[in-house]
Amino acid sequence: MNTTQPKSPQLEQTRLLRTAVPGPTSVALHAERMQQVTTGFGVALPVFIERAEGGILQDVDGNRIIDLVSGIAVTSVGASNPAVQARVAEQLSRFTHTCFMVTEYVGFTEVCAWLNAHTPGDFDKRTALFSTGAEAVENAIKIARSATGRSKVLVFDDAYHGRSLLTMAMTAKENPYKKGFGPFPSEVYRAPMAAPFRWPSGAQNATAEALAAVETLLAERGAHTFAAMVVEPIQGEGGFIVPAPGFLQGLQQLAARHGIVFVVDEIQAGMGRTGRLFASEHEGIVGDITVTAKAIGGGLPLSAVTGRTELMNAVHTGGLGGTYAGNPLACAAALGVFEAFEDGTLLANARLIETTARRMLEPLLEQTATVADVRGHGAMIAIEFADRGTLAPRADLAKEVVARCHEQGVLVLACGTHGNVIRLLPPLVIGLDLLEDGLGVLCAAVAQAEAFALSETVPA
Ligand code: PLZ
Repeated sequence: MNTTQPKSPQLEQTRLLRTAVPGPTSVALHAERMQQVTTGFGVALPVFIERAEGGILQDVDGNRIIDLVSGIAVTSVGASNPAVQARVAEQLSRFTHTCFMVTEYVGFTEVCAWLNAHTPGDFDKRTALFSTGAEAVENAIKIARSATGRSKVLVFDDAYHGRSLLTMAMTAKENPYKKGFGPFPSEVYRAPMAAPFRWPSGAQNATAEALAAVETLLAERGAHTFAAMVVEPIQGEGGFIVPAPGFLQGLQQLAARHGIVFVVDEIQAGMGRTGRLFASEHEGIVGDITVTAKAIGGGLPLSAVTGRTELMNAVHTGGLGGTYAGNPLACAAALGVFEAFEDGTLLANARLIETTARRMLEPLLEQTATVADVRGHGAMIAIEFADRGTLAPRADLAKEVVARCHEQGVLVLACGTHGNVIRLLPPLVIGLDLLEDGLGVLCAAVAQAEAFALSETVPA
């Protein structure tokens, strides 16, 4: 099916403020939501979206908001990608569901075939499909345990792997993810992440010292009792931490030496986000198992576990599954996503987004007192707020900047263990003019928030 004929955007690709953000219609809808929906769900910007395309989210008050989030790294090919829409519509017209464990459909096999062919690793692979990222991570652990006969799981500081019970245990941050939700599954151990910006003895020592700490942990706990080591090639929720060079390679070698399954969680950083199909490629690492989700489904819920055939097939038949695992509509969407990535334009866009973001954000390192780091790859870029010298995290500034961006119609999100990082995850189809407009608002908001914070602390 050829669905890539260019379609001119229907939604004008400019920022527009018709009302305050949120506007009156959103305010009313949010009040109704509070009457109906559990308060267990938070919301970053209480604005109701009517349409989304390219780099624009249009709300119910007619505001056009610049999207620098992509629904948390999901709509990388755009929220109205024609290839995704065409394939989902075609599938929708035939059937919505059979349950792959009951009767089969080819979309499931085709998605697995694409992932087997494109996932890093020059070895024979098999894939299992699920719906959410957490579900895929859990299944990677099930597979690793089944294949090795071992139980322990090694994870890292600042990690995020999900909100289910096992993945909560693997996630580092207590609040909001774990607070009050324990007890958690046992057998999860945490080692230091070689985080260059905050490594106590300096970035240049991060790789060697963090790897030494991992070796110590493995020696103390018994390396031969670990089924899996799970790592994000670039940490997402934890603060867009790019591990120090060589750390990931070192982990892969340690895992191999001790017969531990090396699991790479590409859920946030994968599928073209960083300018390569897989973020693993930047450091030349290869997971025995690679986990993907988010952007592979183009907005429909789809996740995948792809790995060495001997691991993936070690599980007894019937041991893996789920009613909605690899739903036909989600598989159709994924095939549209793969098609959208075929000609390389989106990967090039991700690299252009990085160049533009760095050009506009790196001067903040000189011009401001609190933007202390600019980091990331491709369209996964963040700025960290911290005091010069002490590096004391400044979550207050990140929060203030986010609020000012939202008021101006630019959607950004904070992240990080200390909540002091602002992350940018624009759709890869965003126009550069729109991106520059959004980044300009962000830069101005940083200056304003700093001035505001100073005026608050200096006595009159
Ligand atoms: N692994 C690396 O980034 C999801 C979480 C949003 P699910 N990240 C966004 C929130 O607050 O719930 C994520 C991730 C990495 C696993 C997951 C989990 O993916 O699809 O949210 O289950």
